[in-house]
Amino acid sequence: MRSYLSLLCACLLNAAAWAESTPASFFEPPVALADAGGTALITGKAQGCPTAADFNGDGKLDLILGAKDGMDTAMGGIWLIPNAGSKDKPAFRWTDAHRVALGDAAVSVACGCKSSGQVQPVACDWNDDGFLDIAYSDTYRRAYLLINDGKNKDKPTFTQQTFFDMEKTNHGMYAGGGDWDGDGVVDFLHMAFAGSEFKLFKGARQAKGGVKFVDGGLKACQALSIGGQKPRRCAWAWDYSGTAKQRGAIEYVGIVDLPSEQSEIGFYEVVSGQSKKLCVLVTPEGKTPLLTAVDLNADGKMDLLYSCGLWNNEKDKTKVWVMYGKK
Ligand SMILES: [Ca+2]
Ligand SMILES: [Ca+2]
Ligand SMILES: [Ca+2]
Repeated sequence: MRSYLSLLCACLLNAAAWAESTPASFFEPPVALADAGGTALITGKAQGCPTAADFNGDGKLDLILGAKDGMDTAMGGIWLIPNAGSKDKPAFRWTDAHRVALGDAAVSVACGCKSSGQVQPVACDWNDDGFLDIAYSDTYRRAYLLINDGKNKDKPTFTQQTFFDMEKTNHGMYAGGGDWDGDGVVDFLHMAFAGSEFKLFKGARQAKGGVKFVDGGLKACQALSIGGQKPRRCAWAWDYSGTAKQRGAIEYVGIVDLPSEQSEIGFYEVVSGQSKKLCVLVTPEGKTPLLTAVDLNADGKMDLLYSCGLWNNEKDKTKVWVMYGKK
């Protein structure tokens, strides 16, 4: 009897160890971004895509949200929301949001289509001046760069230039990112035609600590040869487990849409050019989730930041969640 019990205990411990090693255990369960009092951040904008960077230079990561004015328009913009909490406990209030402007005029993004167009931003420092710049896809034809003119830290204004032009129009010209080549620096991933192509604009660290992606248009990017199971949008690579690099694997997260009109955020791994979904991390409560990976609470562990528009089927609202990294 005793040996049976000890065998059973050993089996249970092994099962626990296996469960603990699955990618779902790399992250805390999702929590909604909120203000310091715990009220969830709910924007009045549709289909937002969140990312984070310290745009005002106070050492705390701030929220950057690409979004549309509403579901009945194909026009979008980018909003900056300063971190009103602390470095390790970020807090955000939509009343603090500042719409990114080119001089006196708000950045207005034509994203092709009312229902499927989005604005997907990624932070960088293109000109290495220590001020936040933004690369974004209009998810239709072009990716742009917003270069911070450095005149106002809290409410920055920008000049705009084309990052690259896909030359073809398609409602699935999505952006992804993270570290695809294992050098520890984030890259820009162009996921043309809803993820049928993964094209890499490699990131390089700038002298002041920011990142610049490879310049020179579509000619300068590197097509990644990856077969197998792949997500349609928001593929973000990182060594989430801390073992990917030594195993010669690429770990990444990404989104696929389900027949139910819901979507799932999955954890994927590429080995020898073949991508495989290892598990579903979360099935978000809203529709059309968008995601980036960023260390929001600055603890050295990569976090997943995702949003949903049309949550509870309400239009023109975005709610943002974070899954804090545990690895
Ligand atoms: Ca900040
Ligand atoms: Ca800059
Ligand atoms: Ca973190």
